[in-house]
Amino acid sequence: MKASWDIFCTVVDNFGDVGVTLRLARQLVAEHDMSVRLWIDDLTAFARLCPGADAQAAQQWREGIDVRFWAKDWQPVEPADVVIEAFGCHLPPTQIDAMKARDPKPLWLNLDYLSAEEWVTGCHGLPSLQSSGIQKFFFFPGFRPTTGGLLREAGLIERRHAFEQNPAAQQAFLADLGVYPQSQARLMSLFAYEHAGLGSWLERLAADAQTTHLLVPEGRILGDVERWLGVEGLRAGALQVRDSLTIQVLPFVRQEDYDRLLWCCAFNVVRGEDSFVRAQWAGRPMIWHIYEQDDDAHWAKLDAFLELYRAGLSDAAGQALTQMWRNWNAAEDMTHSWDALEKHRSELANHAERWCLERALQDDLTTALVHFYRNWL
Ligand code: TRH
Repeated sequence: MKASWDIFCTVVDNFGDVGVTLRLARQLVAEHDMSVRLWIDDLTAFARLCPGADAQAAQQWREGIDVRFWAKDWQPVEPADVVIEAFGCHLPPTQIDAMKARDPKPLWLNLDYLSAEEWVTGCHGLPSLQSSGIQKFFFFPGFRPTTGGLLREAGLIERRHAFEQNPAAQQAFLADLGVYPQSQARLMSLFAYEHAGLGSWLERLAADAQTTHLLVPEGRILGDVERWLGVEGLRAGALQVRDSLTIQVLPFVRQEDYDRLLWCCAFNVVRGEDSFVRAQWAGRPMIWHIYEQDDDAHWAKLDAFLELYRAGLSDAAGQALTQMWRNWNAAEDMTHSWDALEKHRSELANHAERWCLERALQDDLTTALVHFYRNWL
């Protein structure tokens, strides 16, 4: 049965809001044969994620998705069978009226932010009656079976494994980006927010006996990289060497290529929500630069994830990981925590793959949403 879906997305900042809703829309169309309208109130980030997209268009088709600009002066449209407001964005009141008037009523869902906190399992899937008289259900992504799961395209892990077993494909992919690492160099990627303590980490990498080739997509961290290097105006293509450390700035690539980039690296620094999940599907050790919240609520989220993620690690490796992630997120000096983490390199690598495979046993978020809708009917 081909159902219609409306996904509403307000861009708070950066790329995560669009990144997640675009991924969801794409999967609904490609894997579940749904028809999807994706409403975005700022198409700038969308155009970066979807090369060729028009940041000015009121309507455009992209990858089978009907992408609409969500204008402030909203004119109500016939609601779809399922209406998703992403991350608690507020639907226009006149659209809610249209949903109320529709027969049959649409399924109204709020897709929330990702969190490993325990309370999420108690709230996932709960309805709340709105003043409009329609129920709204709260759908929580998550890491436990009692949540909505994580976004994961069909066959993703198999594609990664095939790519890993194909050095020529990896080399060709990197060459397309202008990346030619020395044969012994450890590839790492760095996609993070501003970080006053970044220099202490780069210092360690530069002083290491092993060479590191650090790939840095253009973005917010570049200022800190420039400060440490003592240069200005770094752009995609820039290459700087300091002792054992080569730093290369990359262009922002499409989502599928960002996945491949993560798969090529032995270690990834990621941030926000979507790149954090992609690094987990990459099955590699990582650092999560969490999105900072005004009320410091991000610390509870970070600790909740670490508690889950540490299960199965030795105490020493778990402690080293926790210390490193906490230092990173507090923008502190990371000299000692990085050294401590390095002692557990292979354990962390095995663990990352195991974690990935375990999470992949659960239904992905899109499939869980489709099941939720079918059960609701
Ligand atoms: O960009 P982010 O920091 O996004 C968000 C937003 O700040 C949001 O408001 C906040 O709520 C959320 O974080 C927690 O980080 P995120 O979520 O990792 O999104 C980045 C997206 O960009 C992701 O879809 C991957 C994609 N990406 C590419 O497609 N190409 C690239 O080269 C890179 C580096 C990333």
